[in-house]
Amino acid sequence: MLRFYTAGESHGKGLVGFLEGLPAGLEIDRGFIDRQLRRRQLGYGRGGRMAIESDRVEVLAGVRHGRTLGSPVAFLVENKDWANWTAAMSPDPVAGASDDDLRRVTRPRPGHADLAGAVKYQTHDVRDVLERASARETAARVAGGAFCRTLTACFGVEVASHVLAIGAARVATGFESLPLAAILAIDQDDPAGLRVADAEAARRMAALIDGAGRDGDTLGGVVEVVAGGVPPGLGSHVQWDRRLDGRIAQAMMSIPSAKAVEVGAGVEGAHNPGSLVHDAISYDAAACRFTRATNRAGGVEGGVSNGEELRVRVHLKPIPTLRRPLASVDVEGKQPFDAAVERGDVCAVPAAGVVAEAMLGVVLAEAFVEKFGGDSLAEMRRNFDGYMELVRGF
Ligand code: EPS
Repeated sequence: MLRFYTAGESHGKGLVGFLEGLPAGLEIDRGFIDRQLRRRQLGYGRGGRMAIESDRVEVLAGVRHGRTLGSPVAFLVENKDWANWTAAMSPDPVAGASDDDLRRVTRPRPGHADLAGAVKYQTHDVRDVLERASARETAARVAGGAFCRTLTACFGVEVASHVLAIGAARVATGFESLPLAAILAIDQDDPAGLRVADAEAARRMAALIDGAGRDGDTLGGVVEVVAGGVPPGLGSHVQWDRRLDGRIAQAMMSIPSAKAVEVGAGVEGAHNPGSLVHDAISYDAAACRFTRATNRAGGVEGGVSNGEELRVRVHLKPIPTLRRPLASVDVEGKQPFDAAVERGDVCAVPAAGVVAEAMLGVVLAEAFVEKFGGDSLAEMRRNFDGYMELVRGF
């Protein structure tokens, strides 16, 4: 069983991650993890915080001489901004500090966890909630996801994402559902890039982001995350909580701002007859595998991976941190006020794509550990190879 948890507040000392269940003997490339962290910081429309941070992973436990030990992996991603928040985020009481020193927030932002969290956790200082609800936490997910992706890469799985829409601007139909190779061909590390294959749509998206920025507004969008090289047989139809698509959907919905998740052509499929939705089956005798000319199922049928590319779309609402705030109510005096203005991004859709890659990495690694088990990578590889032989001989 693989378990992955994070801890950390946006302006605390740092974010930590905890991963248990990775097999021993897995080679860890810190450069790969740091590259994913850097990619999460990129993208047109990001805010001032990204200029402060240069996220890097520090491994605290579970890795020795570049290889996992099979013991829990713990890691840290420091918050450089912590230096500016030592009083406001001090774990110890701060004597004689004013509300301003402590950066108290009492006017919740609509759309954020602020109000629901403050009521639930019974605090009138909304900062107690917003610090953990901030999307800063996704840096730890990306690092943890990179460990997981390192495991599944040993078995030939590759994950990538691209942006399909930002606000009302959407890529042309030919740029949707791109094969993995075409997604990887998009500059994945372009500092100001949107990771959009359709250059004309990218220009319209950038213009929309500029406009929203000028108006003190924010924009959401749609990302598609794809995994290639996924073996058939991950997940199971036999119990509701073992269905792979259900597990992927849960992981994707947990991404801040995610409001809908689509597997394959799920949304379009709801409006078409079955004959135009399901992917006819054929057999490639030379490759000893079943094939499909189309992949509208998105690589999962009956909750089980079918060997085709896994395709998942995540629909993201606009970030709730608005420079031109919406109406709110002060949680102390109950008087109407404008919502608090926190620094934020105009658009973080490309970054959400990197987070979606990480979350898909976590779910796939979980499914691999479950199906192929083993305390060492060698044992897991033996189990995997044995299973793949059965699949080929089926
Ligand atoms: C983010 C860090 C945050 C925000 C943003 C995402 O840092 P700060 O609050 O210091 O600017 O920029 O999060 C939100 C706007 C939000 O609403 O969650 C990050 O590292 O991704």
